[in-house]
Amino acid sequence: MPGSADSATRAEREIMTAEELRILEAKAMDLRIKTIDAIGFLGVGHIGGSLSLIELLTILYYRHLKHDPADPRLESRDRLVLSKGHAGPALYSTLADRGFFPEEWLHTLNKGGTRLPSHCDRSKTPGIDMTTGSLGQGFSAACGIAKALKIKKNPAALFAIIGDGESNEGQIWEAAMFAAHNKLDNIIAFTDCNKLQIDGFTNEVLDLENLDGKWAAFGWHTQRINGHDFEALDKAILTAKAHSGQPHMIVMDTIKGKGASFCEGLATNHNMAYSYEKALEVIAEIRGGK
Ligand SMILES: Cc1ncc(C[n+]2csc(CCOP(=O)(O)OP(=O)(O)O)c2C)c(N)n1
Ligand SMILES: [Mg+2]
Repeated sequence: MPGSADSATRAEREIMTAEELRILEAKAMDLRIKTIDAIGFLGVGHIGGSLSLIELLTILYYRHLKHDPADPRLESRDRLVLSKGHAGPALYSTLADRGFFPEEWLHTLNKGGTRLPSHCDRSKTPGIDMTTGSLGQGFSAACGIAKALKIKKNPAALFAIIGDGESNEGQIWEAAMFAAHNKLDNIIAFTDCNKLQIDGFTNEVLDLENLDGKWAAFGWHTQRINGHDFEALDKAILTAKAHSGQPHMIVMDTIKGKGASFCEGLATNHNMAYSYEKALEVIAEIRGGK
């Protein structure tokens, strides 16, 4: 099983075949639909920042991240910290699809008594490695976990995902210095650079560019790619794995709300209300290839 604890080195040996690419694309469509459905069933949620991550989560959980849904706390697993914890719904769709918990849980999203809160909580959801939502803090925790793995001589990788708006937090850059100083080359981090945050366009709120240049200046091995392109994602992850001595940042240019016609690229799609009827309409559009 690609992505399982036993066979995850497979992707390190092989270039992606056309068939594997087709399977990932189909899986991403499925996870996008499940995410639109879950938030639509509730009626409101972080649809924009969830949909910009679908390709990344797909390639991680179906090709690169060592995990075992039957044993979410397996010591040898790769860790994943979704520091932009408000994108929990995209991760929940992925974890459900992978078998960490029943798919029916997706319709309990953010309702009373749920095990799937709007922001990630490691005490509630199987497969969540860190509680996140206060922007910046998850990334610091991630760098601490990577340091702990090194101390324990655990060869697992630490994957972390931050937002571009989140990168306005000073705490991100403190963690960046800590990871570079400690040569935490077991970190493969991604910035979901979707150009938008809660209040509008990131370059108008507090401009980050040149973002890849900043990470390189902070001592990180840095790449910049299209975050919706599976082949670019695969190559970047393999390149990161092959490079030692520095933590890795992959800045992904993405589109907030990618793939949902009613919200793609809209500055208002951060925490958006939409009806379940609208969700079903868009899902039919996606299935029809529109
Ligand atoms: C410390 C902190 N300040 C403010 C917020 C409120 N908040 C939630 S999401 C968000 C914007 C995040 O933007 P970005 O990281 O770009 O996320 P994305 O575009 O992927 O949704 C803000 C300000 C928060 N969760 N934590
Ligand atoms: Mg953003």
